[in-house]
Amino acid sequence: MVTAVAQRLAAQRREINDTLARLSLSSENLQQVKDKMRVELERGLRKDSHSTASVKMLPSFVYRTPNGTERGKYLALDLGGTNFRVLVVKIRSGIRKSVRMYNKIYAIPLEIMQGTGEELFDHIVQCISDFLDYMGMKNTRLPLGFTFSFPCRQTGIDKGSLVSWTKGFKATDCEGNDVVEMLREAIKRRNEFDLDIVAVVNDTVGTMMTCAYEDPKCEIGLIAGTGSNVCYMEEMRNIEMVEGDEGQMCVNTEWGGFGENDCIEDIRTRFDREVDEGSLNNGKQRFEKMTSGMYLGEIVRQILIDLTRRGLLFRVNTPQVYKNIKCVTPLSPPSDRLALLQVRAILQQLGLDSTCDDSIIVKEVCGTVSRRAAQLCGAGMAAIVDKIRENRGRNQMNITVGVDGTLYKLHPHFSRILKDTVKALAPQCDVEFVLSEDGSGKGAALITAVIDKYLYAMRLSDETLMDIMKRFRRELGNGLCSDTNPTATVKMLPTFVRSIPDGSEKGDFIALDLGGSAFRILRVKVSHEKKQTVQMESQIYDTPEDIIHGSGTRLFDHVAECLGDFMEKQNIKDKKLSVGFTFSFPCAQTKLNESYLLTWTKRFKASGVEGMDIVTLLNKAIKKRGVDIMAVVNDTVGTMMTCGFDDQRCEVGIIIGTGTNACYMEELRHIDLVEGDEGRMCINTEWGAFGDDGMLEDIRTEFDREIDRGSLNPGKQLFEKMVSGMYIGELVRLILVKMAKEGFLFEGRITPELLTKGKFETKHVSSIEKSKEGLTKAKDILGRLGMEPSADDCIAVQHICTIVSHRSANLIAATLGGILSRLKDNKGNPRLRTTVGIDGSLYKMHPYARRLHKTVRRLVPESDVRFLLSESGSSKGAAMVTAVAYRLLTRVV
Ligand code: 0WK
Ligand code: 0WK
Ligand code: BGC
Ligand code: BGC
Repeated sequence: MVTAVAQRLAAQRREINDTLARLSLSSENLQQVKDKMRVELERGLRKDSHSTASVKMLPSFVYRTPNGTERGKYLALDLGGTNFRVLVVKIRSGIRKSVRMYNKIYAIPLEIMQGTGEELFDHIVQCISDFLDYMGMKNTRLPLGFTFSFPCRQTGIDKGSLVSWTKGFKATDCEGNDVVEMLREAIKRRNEFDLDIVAVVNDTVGTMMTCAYEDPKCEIGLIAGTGSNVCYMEEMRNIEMVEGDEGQMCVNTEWGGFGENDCIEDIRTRFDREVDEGSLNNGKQRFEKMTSGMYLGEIVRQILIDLTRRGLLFRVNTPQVYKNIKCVTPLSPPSDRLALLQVRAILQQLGLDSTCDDSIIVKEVCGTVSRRAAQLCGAGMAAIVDKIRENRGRNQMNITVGVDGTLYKLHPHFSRILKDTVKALAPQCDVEFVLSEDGSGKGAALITAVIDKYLYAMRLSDETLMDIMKRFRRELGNGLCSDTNPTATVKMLPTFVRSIPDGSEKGDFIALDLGGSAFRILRVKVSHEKKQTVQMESQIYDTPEDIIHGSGTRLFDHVAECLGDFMEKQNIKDKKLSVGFTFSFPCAQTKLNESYLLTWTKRFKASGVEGMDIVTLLNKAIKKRGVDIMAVVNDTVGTMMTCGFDDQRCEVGIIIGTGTNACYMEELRHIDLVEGDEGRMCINTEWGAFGDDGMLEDIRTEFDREIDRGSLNPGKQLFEKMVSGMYIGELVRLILVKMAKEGFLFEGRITPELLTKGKFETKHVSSIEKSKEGLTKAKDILGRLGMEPSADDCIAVQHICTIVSHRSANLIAATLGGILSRLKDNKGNPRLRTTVGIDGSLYKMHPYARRLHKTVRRLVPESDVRFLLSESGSSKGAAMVTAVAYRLLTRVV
């Protein structure tokens, strides 16, 4: 006699089974889901159907997975999962291949997640600031990879506009805006540190890269966590939204949106619709709301409420109980292993008294919901792996999926059910799932490293700059000491200039200024009415290539001809004038007007001059034209003297132009090569040759070596070739060509012009670097070289120009720091107050001065340095030296 109770229980059981049956998917259902997913994948890839496709198939601009050559130090942000993390990632390649990471987790309060975009990004930057403080890295301008786990329409690796918020985020004024720009703006607002945001990536992409670093077969990234999503390496020919057919690109599917076009309404239940209506983004992310951690608990809650309403659960149906279900936060599904007791304990915590039956039903509901989620992800994954297999025209394929996400990691059955479903629906694919141990932050850093592969070596941390400063400081000492001078790279050449102008100079002089970008002849009148004034008239003369590469005789004849022409025009042919000769090359001077060229640099290569006294050579050419060469000075010395005329504290002269160099006033007692210990003498350091002994090999890049190989003086002036105007343009050109060849730029297309040495000039770099009009300039300049750069190409080119010129400014700051710290020690003062006179087209043109000043002040904090731009060139200074020489010569002893 079947009791009424048993019948009622059986009826109730049937009702519960009916309810759960709607959440159970048959293999036909799953096959259909797989097929529908495949259709949506294709629609997302095709231009004509992309806009209406529910699976957006967003290009990531990541063209390949890591190949183990990546290295460098990177910052990474990981936003959008359960935790917001800031990381520093150090990647080593080669035999010491390794990745070391350190991260800190920061909360994102709800009011920030759902406040304004500005508040959200200010919060992110505040966390970065805290992290950099904690790591003591506030002054290190590191490249940053930004994992942003939301659908972004990217137009480049570092450009991505938020399509729509998902999960718990709803900050205003963000959708449709570029998240990289918003982060850059926030960093600017805080104005505390600088970062180079090199890449923005989806967490699926970061996860794929993280796992691919260990397993090269990994070409898919899966997140089964708060949200749900997949990315994979698709053939470029299939991605119609991006130009080019060669190679592959990683596509962020955003499969969370699957079904937004109602294509899976047949398997969505009223519980799913409940959850959708109650969500922040109703109608959106339908697939995600059936498969991800943020919603499974809520689906279970909806079912429990429904079963309770129908008297099938928690029959101790007191209004209080009903209310408890109503307002509890979503239940997280208990694991099978959790004994029913534990289920009861959880329900207890929710204020729900339950019977053993209740717990069994609750457990069953949880199991059904999470099983469906895993199966659905499995069906979706089966569509992806089969697509890749067909892309490659294979019958069988092995492939690895990199996975992350709390649901996959913590749920007892999710991963197994997912794998089984994939195996069942894609039998021709042998799919391995690898759990990402390190999160997507590592992947973001790897992507940054891939992008930055050629640039990271150009980013020099303050530690490295400090080290360079010390090395240079040592070379200064070696150059001054007679024992070590012969082998020193920084030759520390005495100039016989013993003081800066003291205001007593006067006279009428001719100044020759040879060796910079322009050959100038000047008439310099220094007079003393009320105060000392200097009048100058100048003329620029050509130095054609055949002259500067010809014989020394021809070169100096050319100088003499120009001088003759100038004196003609100035109507001073018959006047006996003293000449100050700015000769901007390394010379061993024995006195003010006896100067032996050690070696040509920059564009000059005239024969028969190296090792010769250039005053003799010039005098021979001039043949007594009634002028007297009183002094030969290096352009750095001329610049120091010119600035010393206006600022008595000026004791350092620097040129950052075609070439680079520095001089400064050294204590005579330290200059072994010159007699005497009293007073000071200006030393021409010739720092351009720093590193010619291999001392900078650790920071020189393959591009620096290529520049040197192609130069007029291979193996020489290695420092100069890393920083000066003659070479910066060429450095950028070589990097562009390399990145184009690797498919990172210009879709791999390179014109003969861009392949031609010297076609990309430093003046191009400076105009492209300018933030506002730089991108247009990039398009124009590359256009003139026959290239058709895309907008992102221009952004990347601007980025490369910035990195190359940044390095130049930083390196010069390091060597200048070496001189300043020596001056400070010479004076024995705790703080150095001094002025640095500067000239040169690179310093003048480029937005680089600010960077140089900032880095010098960081590297030599115990100094007050005034940077004085020489308005009138080095010739005024040369005239000052000549005036002193003349006074010394004519002084009646
Ligand atoms: C860890 C990854 C992160 C991703 C998260 C997803 O580093 O980028 O967003 O997994 O899992 P969730 O935290 O949402 O469970
Ligand atoms: C202007 C000076 C000249 C120096 C030149 C360097 O008058 O002596 O050689 O600057 O800059 P550049 O012309 O190489 O850019
Ligand atoms: C986002 C995806 C993300 C996924 C996993 C989804 O809500 O739309 O971009 O990859 O969550 O975090
Ligand atoms: C030369 C220096 C000169 C510098 C700046 C270098 O190539 O060796 O003597 O000061 O260029 O013009």
